[in-house]
Amino acid sequence: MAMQQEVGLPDFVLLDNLTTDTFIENLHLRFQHNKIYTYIGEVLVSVNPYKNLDIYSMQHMAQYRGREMFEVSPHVYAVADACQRVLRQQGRDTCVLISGESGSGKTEASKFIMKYIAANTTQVHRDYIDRVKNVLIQSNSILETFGNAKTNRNGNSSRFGKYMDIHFDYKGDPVGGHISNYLLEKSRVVSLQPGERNFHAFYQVLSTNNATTKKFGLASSAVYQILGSERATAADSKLYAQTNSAFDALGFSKQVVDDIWSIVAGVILLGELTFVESQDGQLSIGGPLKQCTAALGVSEQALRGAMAGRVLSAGGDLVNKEHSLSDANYTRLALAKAAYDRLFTWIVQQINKAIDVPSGTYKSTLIGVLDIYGFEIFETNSFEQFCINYCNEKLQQLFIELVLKQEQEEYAREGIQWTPIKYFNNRVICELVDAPHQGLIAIMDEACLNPTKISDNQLLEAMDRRLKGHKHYTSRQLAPTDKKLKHGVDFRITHYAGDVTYAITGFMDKNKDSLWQDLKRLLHSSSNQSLAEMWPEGGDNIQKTSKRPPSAATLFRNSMAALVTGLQSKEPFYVRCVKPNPYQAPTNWDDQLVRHQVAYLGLVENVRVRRAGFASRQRYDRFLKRYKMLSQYTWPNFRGSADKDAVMVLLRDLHISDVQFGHTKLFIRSAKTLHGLEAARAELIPSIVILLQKLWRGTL
Ligand code: AOV
Ligand code: MG
Repeated sequence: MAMQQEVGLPDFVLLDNLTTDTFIENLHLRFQHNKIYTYIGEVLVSVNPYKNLDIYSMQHMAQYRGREMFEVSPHVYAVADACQRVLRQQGRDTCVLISGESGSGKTEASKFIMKYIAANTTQVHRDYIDRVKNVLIQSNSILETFGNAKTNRNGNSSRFGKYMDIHFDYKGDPVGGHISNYLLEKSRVVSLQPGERNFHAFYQVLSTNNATTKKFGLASSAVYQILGSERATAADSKLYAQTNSAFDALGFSKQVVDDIWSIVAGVILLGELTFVESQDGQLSIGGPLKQCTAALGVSEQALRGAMAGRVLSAGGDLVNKEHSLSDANYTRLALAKAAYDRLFTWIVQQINKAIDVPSGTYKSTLIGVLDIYGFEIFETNSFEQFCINYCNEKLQQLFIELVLKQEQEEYAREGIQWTPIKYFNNRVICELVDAPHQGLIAIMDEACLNPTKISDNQLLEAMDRRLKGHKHYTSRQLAPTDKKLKHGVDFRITHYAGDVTYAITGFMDKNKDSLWQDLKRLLHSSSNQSLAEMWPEGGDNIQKTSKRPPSAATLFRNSMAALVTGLQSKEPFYVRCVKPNPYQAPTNWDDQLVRHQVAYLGLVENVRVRRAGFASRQRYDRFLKRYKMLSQYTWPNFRGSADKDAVMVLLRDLHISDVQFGHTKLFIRSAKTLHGLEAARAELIPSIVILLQKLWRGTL
């Protein structure tokens, strides 16, 4: 059996002497033998192998179909199977929550889960189920093209959060789905940290043949600002073809696909435009203006107008305000960011149309898969990292609440006594960010709403005033001797996963996230049908006084709150991803780095809670099925009807007493007992097989 091929322990609850050291030792031992998956009960711990392992084939999938988690070697497929089983057998919605820092393997895990679910259907050749399966898989490559980029932490880093619901019919076959996307890191469009790339889409469109790039007004040999120091490669060219075939599979028309790439080209070309101010203060535009306007489907005059100034509505009158050189540049970059951001969201909406459950189809249950951007610390951390790291705090909070709650409820339900295990509860950090009135988001919003213009620096002062003394917040003002913090610029949050220093520069602007109506009008006027459709509000009357939309941080906080509420109603499964080293290298094991993650993910505490004095718990029917061969009173059958009675007799016969009998489950106290049972079983199996063979052959 697969259990005997295990190196190290397949489940941390089996560790005899549980400490952080023994935990890491076991994790490392397994990693060295390419055993990247290990359980803590039903929680899967996954270490990024940074190399392709031959463990994901159809044959491997088959091994996990319909098997209990402990029966087969730990695997992300087992989690997917358990999810689908709960859904099919109990008709309950489930979800898989994948967490871990940037580059730890979340997105790859989410793709394996989708792949498994798509393969594990009861109807192989029903057309629309095949189509749904295909669409689920293909949608990933489109999302990655437009929403992923190479960062200094991960060559294919998700720069947006993704939550995908997959709907199933009553047979348990996927019939459709829905993707929710969260806050794309759009600042990347116009500014890169050294060594990083922009979104893959930009390189892909430049990697194709000359005729195609030319069609979009680009030249593959040219050097473009927004690409940073990186160039398109042969790999990008392959991915470009893959993205296009995914578009095709999802039913995007040729025209729409052209529209999309044309917008991408337009954004690249916006990055090339320059402004010159003549002596009389007039602005003129240099650079590839013709190509840019062609790609965006707008007139030169309209683009020039929208860059050179803006129309304001002042007391009912329209006034034209001319831009300074720096305003014009700011406008150009704002336009590039907004156009790309809206494009991304629009693409997600189109994918949703393609995977929507057709009306009339009976949908019964769903599996949700959450794959967010992982916790990250860069050289310079800004508003985007603030949101990303807050999102990770929320997910950690959910893990703490649900794992503790579930366990507590289980002990209560089964009538078992236990003492709670101590955890670091990161609720205090979540509240530092999102508490009404006194949280960071509330303070930022207040500053944005202030009728007089508040500078980033003044915002920082307000934060310092209000959060003075908070254990998880500091700045140079509050800690004058801390030379690592720049005065008037930096603030630091002590996150559950480590200290992050954020530069306040740009927070006000990014949180307001407003776009001048002129730019919306410009894009709405585009002859590129898809682009015009993305900007319906550009058609609004300029004098229509619209209410100020909620700030970016508030929108994000609300979407996180809605996400958490949705997840709480489902039966959760967890994948906790660990990064073995910071070099994205296959054989390297950085003990410090791993130790840090094990600590903040609360993995050792997780094992403690899981055991709470019990190494294992199993339903009576399952336990009986697995071990009934060990006693003459239960093998081959127990004379009695209740499984619980049978298990009691079986254990008495084996002289095992370190157990507690719950109402429906048996709780086994020590791992040794479980090892003993497994060993006895393994010893007996060959003789039972011989016995059965003799029986069949009639030689007994
Ligand atoms: P992330 O999703 O957790 O980071 P990824 O899932 O993108 O991390 O993994 C990073 C890289 O590690 C992938 O591109 C693969 O090269 C490699 N990798 C991860 N898991 C596996 C695996 N099971 N087998 C082989 N290679 C793997 V971020 O999106 O940055 O938080 O925002
Ligand atoms: Mg990812």
